[in-house]
Amino acid sequence: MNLRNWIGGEEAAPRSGAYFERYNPADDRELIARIPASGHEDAGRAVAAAEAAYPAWRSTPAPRRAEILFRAGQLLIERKEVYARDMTREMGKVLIEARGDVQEAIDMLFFMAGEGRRLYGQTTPSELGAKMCMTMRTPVGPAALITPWNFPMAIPSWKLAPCLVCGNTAVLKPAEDAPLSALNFVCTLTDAGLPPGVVNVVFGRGAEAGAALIADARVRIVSFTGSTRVGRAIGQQAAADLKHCNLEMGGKNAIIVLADADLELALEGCLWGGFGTTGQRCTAASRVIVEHDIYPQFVERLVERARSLRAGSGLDSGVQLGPIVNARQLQRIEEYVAIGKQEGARLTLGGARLHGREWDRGLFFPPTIFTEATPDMRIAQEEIFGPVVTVLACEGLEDAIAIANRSAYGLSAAIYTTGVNAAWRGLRDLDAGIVYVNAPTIGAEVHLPFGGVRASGNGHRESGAATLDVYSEWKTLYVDYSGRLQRAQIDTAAGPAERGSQLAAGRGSQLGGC
Ligand code: UN1
Repeated sequence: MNLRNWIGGEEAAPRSGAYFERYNPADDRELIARIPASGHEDAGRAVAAAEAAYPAWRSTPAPRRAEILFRAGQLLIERKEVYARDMTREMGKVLIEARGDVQEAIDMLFFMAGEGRRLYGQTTPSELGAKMCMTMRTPVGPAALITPWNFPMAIPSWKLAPCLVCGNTAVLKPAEDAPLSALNFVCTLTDAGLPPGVVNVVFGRGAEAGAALIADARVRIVSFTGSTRVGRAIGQQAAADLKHCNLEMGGKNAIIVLADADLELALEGCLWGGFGTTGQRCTAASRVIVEHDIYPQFVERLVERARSLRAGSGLDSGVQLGPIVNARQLQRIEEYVAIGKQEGARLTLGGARLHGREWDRGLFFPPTIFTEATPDMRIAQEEIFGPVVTVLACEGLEDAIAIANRSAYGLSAAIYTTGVNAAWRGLRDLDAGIVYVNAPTIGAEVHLPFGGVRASGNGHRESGAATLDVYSEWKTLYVDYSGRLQRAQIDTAAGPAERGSQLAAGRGSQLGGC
């Protein structure tokens, strides 16, 4: 199947006529799609369509815009199963997780549909009489949204839903490894009544289609989820053009397990956080920091449980680990396993690509655990993006928090403890955008802010009402109904400060009279 770009409400072949192929990562005999290798011209046409649709969309009342999102959410409920299967086939995640991914998009559509009747501003008193002060959100302009393959419908929804409810138009450039889910999502918005040109889709590689979108002066908002390396370059380019720019990047997320924790609960959390989505989440728990006293028995149980997880096709209901997304990524994981061994960590489980009848047609890697590692090793510092967990030992709460924070990244963190004080200390001191108590590092919900500190983000948030700041400008409104010129800071009615100075002046003259 040859996919097409979606520009101005119509399918469009890439100008180059070139396509590349995407195969099922669980079975290389299945061609998923031929994807347009779009370039500069295609990106330019899509931005032109978004720009042309912008005036009418921005002047559509926000509650009307929101109704389209709501209808899209309803349609997505009906289509959930079909779209989840497409997702598993194209990027590998197991079917229950693919359903969760579609559900996250449904949740986001409904949440942002509600925002259409809020988009709250502020009213606040004026320092002057007969004057009113307010703020309101206004749209920014066409947006370029660049999304990854690991949450191929949820993350486009995190960006598109707030972008649209705020009155902006968009060009979406989805990841090469998961084109169907993005298209399915945009198709649902179109079927819900989104006017042509409000959302456009350009397929292609980041370095070509993506870079052309970022460089386009007509684009006023950039939102990117992906690696810190690429995000940094995008941020620099967007800054030169003074675009709004939201960057969601890597993580090296830690779960702390204290000796007083419910160890069975902590085990389940480490397995789900470390190996869910085959470790291919930016919030994956790739470090587990275990209190010294329980280290040996916890590691033993973790290894035993991880060994029982089955890798295979995500469509098979007995499977917990789907394939690795592509060969390049598999190679990267293998390289990190070699690095870990070289650094002197102990490879306690896994570590080599799976071979055998069930696995030979796909890209499968088993749950992999390094123990006896130290916090500064590369396997404890760098994002691997695969089913590789590094277990570190700590002396207690303070030490655990220090180790967790010793990272360039700060996306999510978790602490398992039954101690109320330790839990609150963790919440206060773990330096991350998201902190969990007695739950793993994954599992964010759409109505709360999502994002990280330091190398994980650039100070903005996705999700929740917080993300509206990426997709709108504040406009400040002053209405003076006094009928005369009132000068701020100068014509203030006698307030405490002024009375104070009058008093001082009075005292001065009295003194002078003495
Ligand atoms: C990601 O980690 O790449 O919090 C996104 C979660 C999901 C989203 C994760 N709701 O795990």
